Amino acid sequence: MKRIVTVQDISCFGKCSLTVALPVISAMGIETAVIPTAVLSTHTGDGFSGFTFRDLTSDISGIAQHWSRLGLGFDSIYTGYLGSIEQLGIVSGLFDSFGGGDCFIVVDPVMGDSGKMYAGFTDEFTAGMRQLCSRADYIIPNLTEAALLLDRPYSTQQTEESVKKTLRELAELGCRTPVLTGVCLDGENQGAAAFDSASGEYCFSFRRQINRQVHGTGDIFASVFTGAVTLGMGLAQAVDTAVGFTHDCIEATLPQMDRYWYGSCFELCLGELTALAEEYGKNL
Ligand code: PXL
Repeated sequence: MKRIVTVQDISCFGKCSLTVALPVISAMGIETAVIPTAVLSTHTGDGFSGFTFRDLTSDISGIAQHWSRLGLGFDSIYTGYLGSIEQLGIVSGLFDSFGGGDCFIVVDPVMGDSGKMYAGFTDEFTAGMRQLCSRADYIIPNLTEAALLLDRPYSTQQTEESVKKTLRELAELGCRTPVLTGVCLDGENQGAAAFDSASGEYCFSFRRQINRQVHGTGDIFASVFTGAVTLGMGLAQAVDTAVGFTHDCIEATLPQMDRYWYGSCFELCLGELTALAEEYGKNL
């Protein structure tokens, strides 16, 4: 079995970050170790004012040191929502301790969505995140995060050429393969695009656009994508798997949006991932 360590917060209620990454990656038949960066009562999105937030920055180094003494190793390291600027440096230290060799690094630079930064993030954090991205094999920004990383205004205007240019500029931050989510070229289909700067390969994947914002879908996408590349899928297949699954989760949520306004009904789709990962394994 493959083994991922994922570093992100646990929002105790709200279906994002670790409460998504754990079930999603596990459903793909991959062992999932975690380093929680913070404990929140809920996520910080609309509708959940007054959330609690416990910063776990000071716990991370001790966990890593114990694991080093145990000689633990991972096939990939996947970071998501980080709770403090100090954590960016500590996570970079995790890359030194556990990265390298065959272990690759995925950074989801979680900072905002729909043109707005999430509560608590600052320009200083963005500068630190840019540095962390330079150490990654894959980064997975949405349009908002890409604009922040590239220090330019948020825009939803896109053409195939402008998306390719954004991907090249993201690669210039120092990561090999940027994957951009929220890509929509025709007003009808939405998905993601990626650029392997080592081979020069671009890929795009789309499904029919569903015009509803569902919280936590970035975490679903990043978890599936990380699982897929950890299983050994090529870039285009991994992007398409993540786009397809994220689309299906949003579709499954639509009939129940009144009750599940705070996150997706991804649980209803997990069987799809298990079947897909099993099928992929059989054909290896
Ligand atoms: O889905 C990203 C995310 C992760 N963790 C926390 C969040 C969010 C988005 O709002 O608030 C705590």
